Parts: sequence; C-alpha cells; structure tokens
Amino acid sequence: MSPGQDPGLEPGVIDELMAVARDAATAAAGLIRAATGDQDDRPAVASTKSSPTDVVTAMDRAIERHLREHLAKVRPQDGVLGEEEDGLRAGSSGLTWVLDPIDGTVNYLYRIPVYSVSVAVVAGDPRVPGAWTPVAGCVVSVETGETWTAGLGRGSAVDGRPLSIRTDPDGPRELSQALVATGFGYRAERRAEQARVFAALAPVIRDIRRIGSASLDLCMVAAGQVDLYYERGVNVWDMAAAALVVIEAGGVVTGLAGRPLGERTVLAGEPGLCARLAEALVAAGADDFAEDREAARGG
Ligand code: LIP
Repeated sequence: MSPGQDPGLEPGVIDELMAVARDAATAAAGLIRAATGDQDDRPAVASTKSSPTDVVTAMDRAIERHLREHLAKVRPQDGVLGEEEDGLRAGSSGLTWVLDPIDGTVNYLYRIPVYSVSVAVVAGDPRVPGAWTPVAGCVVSVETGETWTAGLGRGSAVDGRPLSIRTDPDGPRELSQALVATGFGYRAERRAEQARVFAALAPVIRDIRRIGSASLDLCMVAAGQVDLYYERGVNVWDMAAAALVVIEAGGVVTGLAGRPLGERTVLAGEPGLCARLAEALVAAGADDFAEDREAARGG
C-alpha cells in the first residue's frame, strides 16, 4: 500500500474521519495556546530522545495523552501511534491514528511561533514504509490557527480554501527557480552528511528555507509558499497528515530513488519539479550516507 492508494473506504466515511481529525487537532492546538499564552520563559523539558537536543516537553506528552484519550472515546476500534508514547496501540478497524502533538518542538521550546499539531488516520501499518496510506488528516499551525485539512479523494484545503499545486501558472519549471524547504536531524553525524548534500544543492536551486516543522513544510508546498521540500529521517507522525494535504492538492510526496515514503528521504512538490529535485539529490549523494553503507554491510 502506498500514499494515494485507495483502501476502499466510502467517501462518507472519509468525510467523517476528516471531521474527527480536524476537531481533535483544533482542540489540541487550543489547549496549547491556552496553556502557553504570552509566556516568555521556555516550556519545561521533560526528557530527550535520540540526542541531547532532541527534546520532549511536558506539553508534548500532555497533548498526546489528551489526543489518545479523545480518540479512544470517538474511534475506539482504531489503532493509535504517537511520537511520544512508545509503540502502536493496535485496533480492529485496519485504521490507525498517527499523532504528532507538537511538530516543531524545538521552535516551541525557543518560542519561535512555527509549530503544529498533526493528526492523521492511515490505512495499513504506519511503522512500515510503503505499508500505509493516509486517509484523512489535519495540521493546525498553533500560533496562527491556520488549519490544513485533507481527505483521500476529497481534496485539501487551508482554512476551508481549496489547494491546488497544478493550477499555479507562475510556478517554477526549473530547479534554479525553486524555493526549497528542508530540515536537519538531531544527530551531529547525520547533520554533517545533510550539510554535505545541501552544499552541493545550494548552487542549483533558488534558495532554501528551514522552517523547523516537517508538517508545516509540506503544507507550505501545497500552498505554493515553497516549491519543494526534502528531508532525511522524517518520521511518519511528522508527515502523515501533511503528505495527504500535498497529494490532494495535486503534488507528489515520495521517497528518493524509488524508495517508499518513510524510508530515508522524503521529497514533495509538483511532480515534474520534484523529479528534477530527486535527480539533483541523488547526484549530491543524498542516498549514500555513511549510515546507509553501514546498514548495507549489516552493521
Ligand atoms: C521536527 C521536524 C523537522 C525536523 C526536525 C524535527 P519534531 O520534528 O518536524 O522537519 O527538521 O529535526 O525532527 O521533533 O519537532 O517533532
């Protein structure tokens, strides 16, 4: 199963799932705003994950707990996978909710007003690249309130305004004219490799934007605020909802060099331009990190 593949759900069911995603993400964003207000001090860090800079705040955990409790009431038959609580809670429906309580956690920590709540529901197993397809999703930019929604075959919108990548006659046709968003990982070794790729890419694109939230990067692709996005190591909860926003706006969201979404590098944008980005990324060595060679050796 892959993004865009039809899991055979009725349009009415998808519309219902869209409403659940939207209501859950909107309520969660409201809780963050109410708790954060105009505080200047940084939120409490509860722990770290893959590195000392990969932080989890108390708010991350509280919002995921709130989302899990809400979904257990309204969609008890579905599974749930979240960024902060270990493992997947299996369901019986074949659908799994994929939650990122705060996407852009470091921005939230530094009071940079660019972070989101991302709520998606997917068919298949979201832990396995290529084995899931997003069915409905919502991304809420917490500080601005912008609400991005999408449903499989039901289109995508921001604040109710339909999105369409393909109808932008002014969109760039060449990579040299493309504004490209990307991000960097929490581990220094990976950032060194990502910087190497970026150094090779920078001369052949218009410019780069490093927003700090994969879900908002992808939503900005759908809205034409950036032309392309790529990033290595993005988790399914960062991108499941926003990938559908892009796909339903006529874009593509895929892995690199024929790999499934969720394996190594994700890239997104208008189909033709995205293909040219993929070529440039492979030429820049984006699919040949030291960790890839180590994995190939069975390390
Ligand atoms: C973040 C992503 C971002 C990436 C950051 C981080 P988090 O997710 O949304 O694209 O560059 O390194 O992974 O950790 O804020 O949920």
